[in-house]
Amino acid sequence: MKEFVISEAQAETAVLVGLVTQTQDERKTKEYLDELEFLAHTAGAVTVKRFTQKVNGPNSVTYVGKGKLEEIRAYIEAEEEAEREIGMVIFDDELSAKQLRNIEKELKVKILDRTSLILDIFAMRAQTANAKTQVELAQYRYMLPRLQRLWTHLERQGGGSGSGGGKGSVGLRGPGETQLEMDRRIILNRMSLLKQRLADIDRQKTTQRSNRGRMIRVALVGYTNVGKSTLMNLLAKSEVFAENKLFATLDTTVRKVIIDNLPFLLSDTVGFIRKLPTDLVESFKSTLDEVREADLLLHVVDIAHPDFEEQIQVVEKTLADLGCGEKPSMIVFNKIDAYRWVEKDEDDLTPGGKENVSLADLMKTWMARRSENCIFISAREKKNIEELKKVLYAKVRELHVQKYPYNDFLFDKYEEDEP
Ligand SMILES: Nc1nc2c(ncn2[C@@H]2O[C@H](COP(=O)(O)OP(=O)(O)OP(=O)(O)O)[C@@H](O)[C@H]2O)c(=O)[nH]1
Ligand SMILES: [Mg+2]
Repeated sequence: MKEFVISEAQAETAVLVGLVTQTQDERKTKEYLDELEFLAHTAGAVTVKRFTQKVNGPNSVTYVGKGKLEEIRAYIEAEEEAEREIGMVIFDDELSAKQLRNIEKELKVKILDRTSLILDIFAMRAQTANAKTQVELAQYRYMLPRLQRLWTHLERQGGGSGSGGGKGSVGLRGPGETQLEMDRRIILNRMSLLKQRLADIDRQKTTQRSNRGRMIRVALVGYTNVGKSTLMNLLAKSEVFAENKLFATLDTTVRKVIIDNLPFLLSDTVGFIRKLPTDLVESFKSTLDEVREADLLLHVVDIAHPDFEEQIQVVEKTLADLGCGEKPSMIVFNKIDAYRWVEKDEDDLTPGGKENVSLADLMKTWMARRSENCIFISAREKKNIEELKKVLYAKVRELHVQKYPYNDFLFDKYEEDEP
């Protein structure tokens, strides 16, 4: 069982497949595939080719149309002929058991979808017992409805060439021949054991949290790779792992931060991403409890990312799903140092796109929309950090006074400054 969480992170080659539909135009599909490529890169795969197809919606049998699937197969065969093995084909949406089965039959290489790829990265990143348990459970949740596929497939292989467990055998990590003996019930038992274990961890964590004393809790939330951990390190002078890959953080870390005379707790959490299935989010419940129990959310946004507005929406939607939509929050626009824009010629009368907006104009728009609830910084270049601390101080103080009205010893210094 254990091998499920072991990742296969080698430099394999990957082919990406996405759809252009009525609700997802070409530009959007490109952005999705860029992100999928970044995910693949994070998992250790090199993308060598992309296929897209214009359709009304995904084909229920093969995701893409039959012709397109043949085109992909021809490409894989040609590459193999030229001794450039294709390691996997990654689809941008979650595939059903039926789609997986049919696609695998046709392409005969490892097939992944966005969900199983994200799960793979999570498996790679999981450090603590809690995170590992959550990932394993999420992997079984993904596998269970797709078990049928494994059976059919293995049956066919058993009667055929006898190569067994070949490269087309599994979409997820790990399961080898022993899969044959693994029956739904064993998986279900294992799942309930994992759930039990998580419930125990949850109880411990709840006790830990309740022992933290009378301090306001602030949680850093946001899309993956926006700079949450970098900001955490800066504010808490800690050393949380940060890097330019997706889902660098999987486990929540909590640090005590003191601004002037005001201590509060700051937590760094797992990043969100588009098309993340809700039950996967649910698997990370205990990680996300930190967000649920926070008094203030700092929503960190990468303003230098071309898609940051959609990322804001994804994060807000996920927060709403978690029941945190109404929490006090503040947007921290990060990476202002990396913001790029193209100035339009004065005689260019075509309407400007979002690439023509200067940082100053963008700031004006958002300040107008959110009033004092947003701030612009660079965590890496340490720009505007003093300003952020000031705003944070005011907000945390306000919340602290509301929540602990009799606990006023913290504000000696502040009171002195009052006229
Ligand atoms: N240019 C620039 N890069 C930054 C800034 N802040 C963070 N980064 C970079 O952005 C990348 C991601 O930073 P992290 O702090 O790991 O981001 P995160 O939000 O914690 O990401 P996950 O944990 O993966 O969700 C790193 O390469 C950082 O060095 C900034 O202000 N400007
Ligand atoms: Mg992080």
